[in-house]
Amino acid sequence: MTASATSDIIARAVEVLRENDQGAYTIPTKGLYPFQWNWDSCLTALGLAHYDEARAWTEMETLFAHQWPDGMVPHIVFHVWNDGYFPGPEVWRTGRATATSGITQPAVAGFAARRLFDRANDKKLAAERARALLPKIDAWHRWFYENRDPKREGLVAIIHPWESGRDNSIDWDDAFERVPTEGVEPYTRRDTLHADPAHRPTREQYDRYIWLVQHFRGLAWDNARLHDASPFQVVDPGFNAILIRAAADLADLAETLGETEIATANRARAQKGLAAMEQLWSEAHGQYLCLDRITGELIGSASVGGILPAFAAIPRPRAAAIAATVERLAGKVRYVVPSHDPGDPRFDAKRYWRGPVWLVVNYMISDGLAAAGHGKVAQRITQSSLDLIRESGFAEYYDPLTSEPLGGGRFTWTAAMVIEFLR
Ligand code: 9YW
Repeated sequence: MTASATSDIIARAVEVLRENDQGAYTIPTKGLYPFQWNWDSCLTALGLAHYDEARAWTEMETLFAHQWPDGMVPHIVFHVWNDGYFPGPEVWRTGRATATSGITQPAVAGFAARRLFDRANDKKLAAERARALLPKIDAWHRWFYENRDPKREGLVAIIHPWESGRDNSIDWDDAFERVPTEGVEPYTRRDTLHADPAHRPTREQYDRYIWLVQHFRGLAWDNARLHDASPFQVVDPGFNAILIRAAADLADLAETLGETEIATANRARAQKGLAAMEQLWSEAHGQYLCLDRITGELIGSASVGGILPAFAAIPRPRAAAIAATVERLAGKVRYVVPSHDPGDPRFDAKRYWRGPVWLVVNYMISDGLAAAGHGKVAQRITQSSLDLIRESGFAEYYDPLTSEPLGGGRFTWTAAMVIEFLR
Protein backbone atom coordinates (compact mmCIF):
# COMPACT_ATOMS: atom_id res chain seq x y z
CA MET A 1 0.00 0.00 0.00
CA THR A 2 1.31 3.47 -0.82
CA ALA A 3 2.02 5.91 1.99
CA SER A 4 -0.82 8.15 0.88
CA ALA A 5 -3.32 5.25 0.75
CA THR A 6 -2.24 4.30 4.27
CA SER A 7 -2.67 7.78 5.65
CA ASP A 8 -6.03 8.09 3.92
CA ILE A 9 -7.35 4.91 5.60
CA ILE A 10 -6.02 6.03 8.98
CA ALA A 11 -7.70 9.41 8.55
CA ARG A 12 -11.00 7.68 7.77
CA ALA A 13 -10.60 5.41 10.81
CA VAL A 14 -9.92 8.39 13.06
CA GLU A 15 -13.11 9.99 11.72
CA VAL A 16 -15.10 6.95 12.88
CA LEU A 17 -13.51 7.08 16.34
CA ARG A 18 -14.25 10.79 16.67
CA GLU A 19 -17.84 10.33 15.54
CA ASN A 20 -18.50 7.75 18.26
CA ASP A 21 -16.55 9.55 20.99
CA GLN A 22 -18.80 10.67 23.85
CA GLY A 23 -16.06 12.62 25.65
CA ALA A 24 -14.84 10.11 28.23
CA TYR A 25 -15.89 6.88 26.54
CA THR A 26 -16.68 5.69 23.01
CA ILE A 27 -19.82 3.90 21.87
CA PRO A 28 -19.31 0.96 19.48
CA THR A 29 -21.61 2.47 16.85
CA LYS A 30 -24.57 4.83 16.71
CA GLY A 31 -28.05 3.30 16.92
CA LEU A 32 -27.27 -0.36 17.55
CA TYR A 33 -24.99 0.04 20.62
CA PRO A 34 -25.43 3.42 22.36
CA PHE A 35 -23.47 2.65 25.57
CA GLN A 36 -19.94 1.69 26.66
CA TRP A 37 -18.91 -1.92 26.09
CA ASN A 38 -16.03 -3.41 28.06
CA TRP A 39 -13.68 -5.07 25.59
CA ASP A 40 -14.62 -2.64 22.82
CA SER A 41 -13.35 0.23 24.97
CA CYS A 42 -10.04 -1.39 25.88
CA LEU A 43 -9.24 -2.21 22.26
CA THR A 44 -10.50 1.19 21.13
CA ALA A 45 -8.03 2.83 23.51
CA LEU A 46 -5.22 1.51 21.28
CA GLY A 47 -6.67 3.41 18.33
CA LEU A 48 -7.29 6.56 20.36
CA ALA A 49 -3.65 6.57 21.50
CA HIS A 50 -2.65 7.09 17.89
CA TYR A 51 -3.75 10.73 18.16
CA ASP A 52 -4.45 11.39 21.85
CA GLU A 53 -2.65 9.37 24.55
CA ALA A 54 -4.42 11.04 27.47
CA ARG A 55 -7.82 10.33 25.91
CA ALA A 56 -6.84 6.66 25.45
CA TRP A 57 -6.17 6.26 29.18
CA THR A 58 -9.45 8.03 29.95
CA GLU A 59 -11.33 5.44 27.89
CA MET A 60 -10.15 2.66 30.19
CA GLU A 61 -10.45 4.73 33.36
CA THR A 62 -14.10 5.45 32.61
CA LEU A 63 -14.76 1.74 32.28
CA PHE A 64 -12.95 0.92 35.53
CA ALA A 65 -14.79 3.69 37.38
CA HIS A 66 -17.76 1.34 37.14
CA GLN A 67 -16.00 -1.76 38.42
CA TRP A 68 -18.11 -3.58 41.00
CA PRO A 69 -16.98 -3.72 44.66
CA ASP A 70 -16.24 -7.45 44.25
CA GLY A 71 -13.83 -6.73 41.36
CA MET A 72 -15.99 -7.57 38.36
CA VAL A 73 -15.89 -5.15 35.44
CA PRO A 74 -19.31 -5.20 33.78
CA HIS A 75 -19.78 -5.80 30.08
CA ILE A 76 -21.92 -2.69 29.50
CA VAL A 77 -22.02 0.66 31.31
CA PHE A 78 -25.30 2.45 30.58
CA HIS A 79 -23.98 5.99 31.04
CA VAL A 80 -26.85 7.88 29.46
CA TRP A 81 -30.42 6.67 29.06
CA ASN A 82 -31.30 5.46 25.57
CA ASP A 83 -34.16 3.19 24.53
CA GLY A 84 -32.42 1.99 21.38
CA TYR A 85 -30.91 -1.15 22.95
CA PHE A 86 -32.39 -4.27 24.50
CA PRO A 87 -31.83 -5.46 27.21
CA GLY A 88 -31.41 -2.09 28.91
CA PRO A 89 -30.97 -1.24 32.63
CA GLU A 90 -34.63 -1.96 33.41
CA VAL A 91 -34.01 -5.61 32.55
CA TRP A 92 -30.62 -6.00 34.27
CA ARG A 93 -31.59 -4.13 37.45
CA THR A 94 -28.14 -4.52 39.00
CA GLY A 95 -28.69 -1.67 41.46
CA ARG A 96 -25.51 0.23 40.57
CA ALA A 97 -25.44 4.02 40.90
CA THR A 98 -24.75 4.29 37.18
CA ALA A 99 -26.59 1.35 35.63
CA THR A 100 -24.46 -1.52 34.35
CA SER A 101 -25.07 -5.03 33.10
CA GLY A 102 -24.38 -7.85 35.57
CA ILE A 103 -21.97 -10.02 33.58
CA THR A 104 -18.46 -9.43 32.27
CA GLN A 105 -16.54 -9.68 28.96
CA PRO A 106 -13.09 -10.83 27.74
CA ALA A 107 -10.38 -9.33 29.93
CA VAL A 108 -8.30 -7.45 27.35
CA ALA A 109 -7.62 -4.52 29.72
CA GLY A 110 -4.29 -5.85 31.05
CA PHE A 111 -3.01 -6.33 27.51
CA ALA A 112 -4.25 -2.90 26.38
CA ALA A 113 -2.73 -1.12 29.39
CA ARG A 114 0.66 -2.64 28.76
CA ARG A 115 0.55 -1.83 25.07
CA LEU A 116 -0.47 1.77 25.76
CA PHE A 117 2.36 2.08 28.24
CA ASP A 118 5.02 0.49 26.04
CA ARG A 119 4.21 2.71 23.09
CA ALA A 120 3.62 5.91 25.03
CA ASN A 121 5.49 9.00 23.90
CA ASP A 122 4.59 10.63 27.18
CA LYS A 123 6.08 8.10 29.60
CA LYS A 124 5.44 10.24 32.66
CA LEU A 125 1.75 10.48 31.91
CA ALA A 126 1.62 6.78 31.04
CA ALA A 127 3.31 5.72 34.29
CA GLU A 128 0.92 7.81 36.34
CA ARG A 129 -2.20 6.56 34.59
CA ALA A 130 -1.02 2.93 34.42
CA ARG A 131 -0.12 2.90 38.11
CA ALA A 132 -3.66 3.92 39.03
CA LEU A 133 -5.21 1.26 36.78
CA LEU A 134 -2.93 -1.60 37.87
CA PRO A 135 -4.67 -2.56 41.16
CA LYS A 136 -8.08 -2.34 39.48
CA ILE A 137 -7.14 -4.67 36.65
CA ASP A 138 -5.45 -6.96 39.17
CA ALA A 139 -8.67 -7.05 41.24
CA TRP A 140 -10.63 -8.02 38.15
CA HIS A 141 -8.22 -10.87 37.41
CA ARG A 142 -8.49 -12.06 41.02
CA TRP A 143 -12.30 -11.87 40.73
CA PHE A 144 -12.21 -14.17 37.72
CA TYR A 145 -10.29 -16.96 39.44
CA GLU A 146 -12.22 -16.60 42.70
CA ASN A 147 -15.67 -16.59 41.14
CA ARG A 148 -15.37 -18.52 37.90
CA ASP A 149 -12.90 -21.22 38.83
CA PRO A 150 -14.38 -22.70 42.01
CA LYS A 151 -12.12 -25.78 41.94
CA ARG A 152 -9.01 -23.64 41.39
CA GLU A 153 -8.12 -25.45 38.18
CA GLY A 154 -6.62 -22.44 36.46
CA LEU A 155 -9.42 -22.02 33.91
CA VAL A 156 -12.46 -19.76 34.24
CA ALA A 157 -15.97 -20.41 32.92
CA ILE A 158 -18.36 -17.99 31.30
CA ILE A 159 -21.93 -18.24 32.58
CA HIS A 160 -23.61 -16.37 29.73
CA PRO A 161 -22.69 -16.46 26.01
CA TRP A 162 -22.53 -12.65 25.98
CA GLU A 163 -19.54 -12.85 28.31
CA SER A 164 -17.47 -14.52 25.61
CA GLY A 165 -18.03 -11.59 23.26
CA ARG A 166 -18.97 -14.24 20.65
CA ASP A 167 -22.67 -14.12 21.42
CA ASN A 168 -24.24 -16.75 19.16
CA SER A 169 -21.24 -18.96 18.41
CA ILE A 170 -21.96 -22.54 17.42
CA ASP A 171 -19.86 -23.44 20.48
CA TRP A 172 -22.81 -22.71 22.76
CA ASP A 173 -25.58 -24.54 20.87
CA ASP A 174 -25.62 -27.82 22.82
CA ALA A 175 -24.96 -26.33 26.25
CA PHE A 176 -27.63 -23.72 25.52
CA GLU A 177 -30.24 -26.48 25.20
CA ARG A 178 -30.11 -26.75 28.99
CA VAL A 179 -31.17 -23.14 29.43
CA PRO A 180 -34.97 -23.03 29.68
CA THR A 181 -37.20 -20.44 28.05
CA GLU A 182 -40.24 -20.75 30.31
CA GLY A 183 -41.01 -17.65 32.34
CA VAL A 184 -39.17 -15.22 30.09
CA GLU A 185 -40.93 -11.87 30.44
CA PRO A 186 -42.28 -10.41 27.18
CA TYR A 187 -39.76 -8.19 25.41
CA THR A 188 -39.12 -6.31 22.20
CA ARG A 189 -35.75 -6.62 20.53
CA ARG A 190 -34.08 -3.46 19.24
CA ASP A 191 -31.06 -4.94 17.45
CA THR A 192 -33.21 -6.14 14.57
CA LEU A 193 -34.36 -2.55 13.92
CA HIS A 194 -30.76 -1.52 13.24
CA ALA A 195 -29.36 -4.65 11.58
CA ASP A 196 -30.70 -7.36 9.25
CA PRO A 197 -32.39 -10.05 11.43
CA ALA A 198 -30.84 -12.73 9.20
CA HIS A 199 -27.41 -11.55 10.39
CA ARG A 200 -28.27 -11.56 14.11
CA PRO A 201 -28.97 -14.22 16.76
CA THR A 202 -32.36 -15.95 16.59
CA ARG A 203 -35.45 -15.31 18.73
CA GLU A 204 -34.93 -18.61 20.54
CA GLN A 205 -31.35 -17.63 21.43
CA TYR A 206 -32.59 -14.28 22.76
CA ASP A 207 -35.17 -16.08 24.94
CA ARG A 208 -32.35 -18.07 26.51
CA TYR A 209 -30.09 -15.02 26.88
CA ILE A 210 -32.89 -13.28 28.76
CA TRP A 211 -33.77 -16.32 30.84
CA LEU A 212 -30.21 -16.32 32.18
CA VAL A 213 -30.35 -12.59 32.93
CA GLN A 214 -33.61 -13.05 34.87
CA HIS A 215 -32.16 -16.06 36.69
CA PHE A 216 -29.06 -14.15 37.83
CA ARG A 217 -31.21 -11.15 38.75
CA GLY A 218 -33.26 -13.50 40.94
CA LEU A 219 -30.00 -14.31 42.76
CA ALA A 220 -29.42 -10.60 43.39
CA TRP A 221 -26.35 -10.63 41.11
CA ASP A 222 -24.37 -12.27 43.90
CA ASN A 223 -21.27 -13.52 42.12
CA ALA A 224 -20.49 -15.95 44.93
CA ARG A 225 -23.61 -17.87 43.81
CA LEU A 226 -23.98 -17.27 40.09
CA HIS A 227 -21.42 -19.73 38.70
CA ASP A 228 -22.76 -22.79 40.49
CA ALA A 229 -26.36 -21.72 39.90
CA SER A 230 -25.95 -21.30 36.16
CA PRO A 231 -27.13 -24.10 33.85
CA PHE A 232 -24.61 -22.66 31.36
CA GLN A 233 -20.94 -22.98 32.39
CA VAL A 234 -18.49 -23.14 29.52
CA VAL A 235 -14.71 -22.92 29.56
CA ASP A 236 -13.90 -20.95 26.40
CA PRO A 237 -10.26 -21.27 25.28
CA GLY A 238 -10.26 -17.83 23.63
CA PHE A 239 -11.66 -16.17 26.71
CA ASN A 240 -9.11 -17.89 28.94
CA ALA A 241 -6.23 -17.13 26.59
CA ILE A 242 -7.10 -13.44 26.62
CA LEU A 243 -7.13 -13.49 30.42
CA ILE A 244 -3.81 -15.36 30.48
CA ARG A 245 -2.19 -12.91 28.06
CA ALA A 246 -3.61 -10.00 30.07
CA ALA A 247 -2.24 -11.47 33.31
CA ALA A 248 1.22 -11.94 31.77
CA ASP A 249 1.17 -8.40 30.35
CA LEU A 250 -0.04 -6.95 33.64
CA ALA A 251 2.77 -8.78 35.41
CA ASP A 252 5.34 -7.19 33.05
CA LEU A 253 3.81 -3.76 33.46
CA ALA A 254 3.67 -4.12 37.25
CA GLU A 255 7.32 -5.16 37.30
CA THR A 256 8.32 -2.12 35.27
CA LEU A 257 6.43 0.10 37.70
CA GLY A 258 7.89 -1.63 40.76
CA GLU A 259 4.61 -3.21 41.91
CA THR A 260 6.08 -6.57 42.83
CA GLU A 261 3.06 -8.14 44.49
CA ILE A 262 0.81 -7.53 41.51
CA ALA A 263 3.55 -8.82 39.23
CA THR A 264 3.98 -12.06 41.18
CA ALA A 265 0.25 -12.77 41.47
CA ASN A 266 -0.36 -12.26 37.77
CA ARG A 267 2.68 -14.20 36.67
CA ALA A 268 1.35 -17.15 38.70
CA ARG A 269 -2.14 -16.85 37.19
CA ALA A 270 -0.71 -16.84 33.67
CA GLN A 271 1.50 -19.86 34.31
CA LYS A 272 -1.25 -21.92 35.90
CA GLY A 273 -3.67 -20.97 33.15
CA LEU A 274 -1.26 -21.91 30.38
CA ALA A 275 -0.66 -25.34 31.91
CA ALA A 276 -4.40 -25.94 32.32
CA MET A 277 -5.11 -24.92 28.71
CA GLU A 278 -3.55 -28.21 27.59
CA GLN A 279 -6.79 -29.99 28.58
CA LEU A 280 -8.59 -28.04 25.84
CA TRP A 281 -6.25 -28.97 23.00
CA SER A 282 -7.63 -31.14 20.18
CA GLU A 283 -5.01 -32.71 17.92
CA ALA A 284 -7.76 -33.78 15.51
CA HIS A 285 -9.01 -30.20 15.08
CA GLY A 286 -5.58 -28.55 15.14
CA GLN A 287 -6.93 -26.05 17.65
CA TYR A 288 -8.34 -25.71 21.15
CA LEU A 289 -11.98 -26.52 21.97
CA CYS A 290 -14.49 -25.32 24.54
CA LEU A 291 -15.23 -27.45 27.58
CA ASP A 292 -18.75 -27.83 28.89
CA ARG A 293 -18.16 -27.70 32.63
CA ILE A 294 -21.54 -29.24 33.44
CA THR A 295 -20.96 -32.42 31.41
CA GLY A 296 -17.16 -32.35 31.68
CA GLU A 297 -16.92 -32.94 27.91
CA LEU A 298 -15.05 -31.02 25.22
CA ILE A 299 -17.40 -29.40 22.67
CA GLY A 300 -16.67 -30.57 19.11
CA SER A 301 -17.07 -27.17 17.48
CA ALA A 302 -14.24 -25.63 15.44
CA SER A 303 -14.75 -21.94 16.11
CA VAL A 304 -12.32 -19.05 16.20
CA GLY A 305 -12.50 -19.29 20.00
CA GLY A 306 -10.06 -22.18 19.71
CA ILE A 307 -7.70 -20.26 17.41
CA LEU A 308 -7.61 -17.13 19.56
CA PRO A 309 -5.29 -18.79 22.12
CA ALA A 310 -2.46 -17.95 19.73
CA PHE A 311 -2.72 -14.59 21.51
CA ALA A 312 -1.22 -16.14 24.66
CA ALA A 313 2.23 -17.72 25.09
CA ILE A 314 1.01 -21.24 24.23
CA PRO A 315 3.60 -23.99 23.57
CA ARG A 316 5.42 -23.66 20.23
CA PRO A 317 3.92 -26.80 18.65
CA ARG A 318 0.42 -25.53 19.49
CA ALA A 319 1.11 -22.16 17.84
CA ALA A 320 2.52 -23.96 14.78
CA ALA A 321 -0.58 -26.16 14.52
CA ILE A 322 -2.85 -23.13 14.81
CA ALA A 323 -0.87 -21.33 12.09
CA ALA A 324 -1.41 -24.39 9.88
CA THR A 325 -5.13 -24.35 10.71
CA VAL A 326 -5.41 -20.70 9.65
CA GLU A 327 -3.65 -21.58 6.39
CA ARG A 328 -6.09 -24.42 5.85
CA LEU A 329 -9.02 -22.05 6.45
CA ALA A 330 -7.48 -19.58 4.01
CA GLY A 331 -7.94 -22.26 1.34
CA LYS A 332 -11.70 -22.30 1.99
CA VAL A 333 -12.60 -18.62 2.28
CA ARG A 334 -11.40 -15.44 0.59
CA TYR A 335 -10.92 -13.55 3.85
CA VAL A 336 -9.51 -15.01 7.07
CA VAL A 337 -10.17 -15.68 9.89
CA PRO A 338 -13.79 -16.91 9.68
CA SER A 339 -15.41 -17.19 13.11
CA HIS A 340 -16.28 -20.78 12.31
CA ASP A 341 -14.83 -23.51 10.11
CA PRO A 342 -16.69 -23.41 6.76
CA GLY A 343 -16.37 -27.19 6.57
CA ASP A 344 -18.91 -27.50 9.39
CA PRO A 345 -22.51 -27.72 8.06
CA ARG A 346 -23.57 -25.28 10.79
CA PHE A 347 -21.30 -22.55 9.36
CA ASP A 348 -23.27 -19.46 8.32
CA ALA A 349 -21.28 -16.84 6.40
CA LYS A 350 -23.54 -13.97 7.45
CA ARG A 351 -24.87 -14.71 10.89
CA TYR A 352 -22.84 -12.83 13.46
CA TRP A 353 -20.42 -15.18 15.27
CA ARG A 354 -21.33 -18.29 13.23
CA GLY A 355 -19.00 -17.61 10.29
CA PRO A 356 -18.25 -13.91 9.63
CA VAL A 357 -14.83 -12.31 10.08
CA TRP A 358 -14.30 -9.88 12.99
CA LEU A 359 -11.29 -7.58 12.91
CA VAL A 360 -10.70 -7.58 16.67
CA VAL A 361 -10.25 -11.31 16.65
CA ASN A 362 -7.99 -11.07 13.60
CA TYR A 363 -5.85 -8.53 15.43
CA MET A 364 -5.30 -10.72 18.47
CA ILE A 365 -4.58 -13.86 16.45
CA SER A 366 -2.13 -12.13 14.15
CA ASP A 367 -0.41 -10.41 17.06
CA GLY A 368 0.15 -13.76 18.77
CA LEU A 369 1.19 -15.63 15.63
CA ALA A 370 3.71 -12.91 14.70
CA ALA A 371 5.22 -13.10 18.19
CA ALA A 372 5.46 -16.89 17.88
CA GLY A 373 7.44 -16.59 14.62
CA HIS A 374 4.61 -17.23 12.16
CA GLY A 375 4.96 -13.92 10.40
CA LYS A 376 3.69 -15.13 7.04
CA VAL A 377 0.36 -16.32 8.40
CA ALA A 378 0.07 -13.21 10.59
CA GLN A 379 0.65 -11.12 7.46
CA ARG A 380 -2.07 -13.05 5.61
CA ILE A 381 -4.52 -12.15 8.38
CA THR A 382 -3.50 -8.49 8.29
CA GLN A 383 -3.89 -8.47 4.51
CA SER A 384 -7.42 -9.91 4.69
CA SER A 385 -8.34 -7.33 7.31
CA LEU A 386 -7.12 -4.43 5.17
CA ASP A 387 -8.77 -5.85 2.03
CA LEU A 388 -12.08 -5.97 3.91
CA ILE A 389 -11.76 -2.33 4.94
CA ARG A 390 -10.85 -1.18 1.46
CA GLU A 391 -13.69 -3.11 -0.15
CA SER A 392 -16.41 -2.71 2.46
CA GLY A 393 -15.63 0.07 4.96
CA PHE A 394 -15.65 -0.03 8.74
CA ALA A 395 -18.35 -2.64 9.34
CA GLU A 396 -19.11 -4.58 12.51
CA TYR A 397 -18.26 -7.89 10.77
CA TYR A 398 -17.86 -9.28 7.24
CA ASP A 399 -18.86 -12.24 5.10
CA PRO A 400 -15.62 -14.27 4.71
CA LEU A 401 -16.63 -15.44 1.22
CA THR A 402 -17.79 -12.18 -0.38
CA SER A 403 -16.53 -9.36 1.91
CA GLU A 404 -20.11 -8.06 2.30
CA PRO A 405 -20.24 -5.62 5.26
CA LEU A 406 -22.62 -6.89 7.95
CA GLY A 407 -24.25 -5.66 11.17
CA GLY A 408 -23.65 -2.08 12.27
CA GLY A 409 -21.66 0.41 10.17
CA ARG A 410 -19.06 3.07 11.13
CA PHE A 411 -17.87 0.69 13.82
CA THR A 412 -15.46 1.89 16.48
CA TRP A 413 -13.32 -1.12 17.29
CA THR A 414 -13.04 -2.05 13.61
CA ALA A 415 -11.61 1.42 12.98
CA ALA A 416 -9.26 1.11 15.97
CA MET A 417 -7.95 -2.22 14.71
CA VAL A 418 -7.30 -0.82 11.24
CA ILE A 419 -5.09 1.85 12.79
CA GLU A 420 -3.30 -0.94 14.65
CA PHE A 421 -2.83 -3.04 11.51
CA LEU A 422 -1.33 -0.08 9.68
CA ARG A 423 1.08 0.99 12.40
C1 9YW B 1 -25.07 -7.51 21.69
C2 9YW B 1 -20.36 -4.28 21.09
C3 9YW B 1 -20.66 -5.75 21.30
C4 9YW B 1 -19.39 -6.61 21.39
C5 9YW B 1 -19.72 -8.10 21.36
C6 9YW B 1 -20.62 -8.40 20.18
C7 9YW B 1 -21.89 -7.53 20.25
C8 9YW B 1 -23.71 -6.95 21.78
O1 9YW B 1 -21.51 -6.16 20.23
O2 9YW B 1 -22.64 -7.84 21.38
O3 9YW B 1 -26.03 -6.91 22.18
O4 9YW B 1 -25.23 -8.56 21.09
O5 9YW B 1 -20.94 -9.74 20.09
O6 9YW B 1 -18.55 -8.86 21.31
O7 9YW B 1 -18.70 -6.30 22.54
O8 9YW B 1 -19.60 -4.11 19.94
